[in-house]
Amino acid sequence: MLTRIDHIGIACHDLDATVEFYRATYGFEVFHSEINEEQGVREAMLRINGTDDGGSSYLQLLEPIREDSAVGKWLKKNGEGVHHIAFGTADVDGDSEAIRGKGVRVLYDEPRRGSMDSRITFLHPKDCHGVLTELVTSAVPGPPGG
Ligand code: CMX
Ligand code: CO
Repeated sequence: MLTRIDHIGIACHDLDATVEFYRATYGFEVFHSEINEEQGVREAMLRINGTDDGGSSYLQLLEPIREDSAVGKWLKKNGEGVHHIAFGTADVDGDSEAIRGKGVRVLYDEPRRGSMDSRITFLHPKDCHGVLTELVTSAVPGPPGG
C-alpha cells in the first residue's frame, strides 16, 4: 500500500546553488546528500516533514553526473524542474508487482538501491499520464552498532 509522498525529485544544473536557494528562500536544510553512481546523480535530500507511518517526506534535488543519465537527458531536453514523484510504501516488491499486473511498465525487474539505502523502482511515465513515478521503501534502521 502506498502510504505517503516520499519525495518530489527536482532536476537542476547546479546542486550547490539549488540547495542554497531552498535554504535561503524557505529555510530547508540538507538532511542527507550522496552520489548515486548507478542512477548518475549527485543529490541532496531536504526533509520537509515526518509522517505517522514512520517515514518522511523530502525534496530530492538532483544534479546529473553524466550527460547520458536519466536526469542528464531530461535536463537537456526540458531544463530545470520537477522530474519525478515518489510514493512511499512498506513493500516496494509487492506493490510494484501488483502495479505491473495492471499493465503499467515497471522499469526494473528487482528494486534497486536509492537514497539512504532505500529500495526503489520506477513506473514508465508514458503509462502514468506523463508522470515518471517512483516507489520507495525506506531502509529499516539496523540494530545499534550493527
Ligand atoms: N517525466 C515525464 N516524461 C518523461 C520523463 C520524465 N521524467 N523522462 C522521459 N520522459 C518522456 C520523454 O519526454 C519522452 O517522451 P516523447 O517520446 O513523447 O518525447 C519519453 O519519455 C522517452 O524519453 P527519452 O528522453 O527517450 O528517455 P528514455 O526513454 O531513455 O528514458 C526513462 C526515460 C523514464 C525510462 C528514464 O528516465 C528512466 O529510466 N528513469 C528512471 C531512473 C531515474 O529517473 N533516475 C534518476 C532519479 C534517481 C532517484 O530518484 O533516486
Ligand atoms: Co527519486
